[in-house]
Amino acid sequence: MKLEELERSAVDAFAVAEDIAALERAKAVFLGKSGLLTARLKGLAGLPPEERRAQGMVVNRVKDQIEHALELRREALKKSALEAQLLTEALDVSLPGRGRSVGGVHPVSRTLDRIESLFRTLGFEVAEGPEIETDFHNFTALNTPADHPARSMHDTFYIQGEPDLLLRTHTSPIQVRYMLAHVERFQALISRGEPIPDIRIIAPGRVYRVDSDATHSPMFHQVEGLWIGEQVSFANLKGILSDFLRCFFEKPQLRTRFRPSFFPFTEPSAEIDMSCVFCDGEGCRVCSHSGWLEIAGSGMVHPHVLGQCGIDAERYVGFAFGMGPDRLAMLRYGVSDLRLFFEGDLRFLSQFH
Ligand code: 2NM
Repeated sequence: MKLEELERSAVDAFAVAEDIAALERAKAVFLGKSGLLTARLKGLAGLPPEERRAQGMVVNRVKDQIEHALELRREALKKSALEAQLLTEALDVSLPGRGRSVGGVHPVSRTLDRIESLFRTLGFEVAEGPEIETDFHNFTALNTPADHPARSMHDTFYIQGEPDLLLRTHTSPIQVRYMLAHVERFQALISRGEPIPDIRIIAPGRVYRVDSDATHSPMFHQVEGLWIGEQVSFANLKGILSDFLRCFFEKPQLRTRFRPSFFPFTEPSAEIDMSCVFCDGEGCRVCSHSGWLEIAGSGMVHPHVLGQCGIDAERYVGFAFGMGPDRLAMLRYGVSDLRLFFEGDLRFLSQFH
């Protein structure tokens, strides 16, 4: 084949290639390792020097021409491929941008923040403590004897190989620790027979119990409160809790009722009910048509508890209460399944931003 014919057949082959892959195959036929033109270039080596120079110039010019034709065809194919793509693919200009998604505070954390800030306005300090507790701080100091059912493996998570350690089942051990530290801090006053300052704290945090269904999670939250002083009465408990609930639910007309109950760490003890925040006490599905919702437990701190914490039970009295912020969050946001708070499903959680 003459060089001109070679050039022509290369240009023709490129012209009929319908896509990039076909073009690359055509290129291989002429310019590949064993391509037709490559063979001509190799053939130059066997020629005498003069002839090699002259023939080399011709072959190389043809090679340039073929490469140029290849490049033109490649560009043309790319352009038509893009045009075809633009014709077939729709561009949705209404699609939202892929921005950075913004996090938010968990609804239970927001509820805890709200509870803490309301109690701060009532003069309460926010106290904290460890989630892994000793048997003494979680049970013994709280007048819960060794044979009490709450201590059974059934209800309490114990640390393997450490019979004295457990996951706290309530936040009361925070208050035990606070009372012990308070007594130590004011030891000088105590030894002189002078009064010590009141203790007025709330103890929020995670607690753990062997329990799991639609209304119980093995991890849940508690906020407990404690006010100890020389003049603290059950009337103060009623006032503080009623004011708190009215503020928390933003319902000045909300009513409370205290029903006799039992806790090992308080005497007397009471369950606190509030008028239903959905029907204002009229009766609805949420309150089982009773008009009331159970919201907290409470009572006057048992003298045995004060004694275990080094506080003179002849001189000091106080009240304590405990409630579930998870339940408060459910009522405030109208959520009917507790587990939704702890599953981490963003379709649920992002509704609270
Ligand atoms: C409750 C109900 C009643 C309570 C008692 C104490 C402490 F440490 F002072 F003894 N803290 N919290 C208490 C009392 C908790 O929760 C339902």
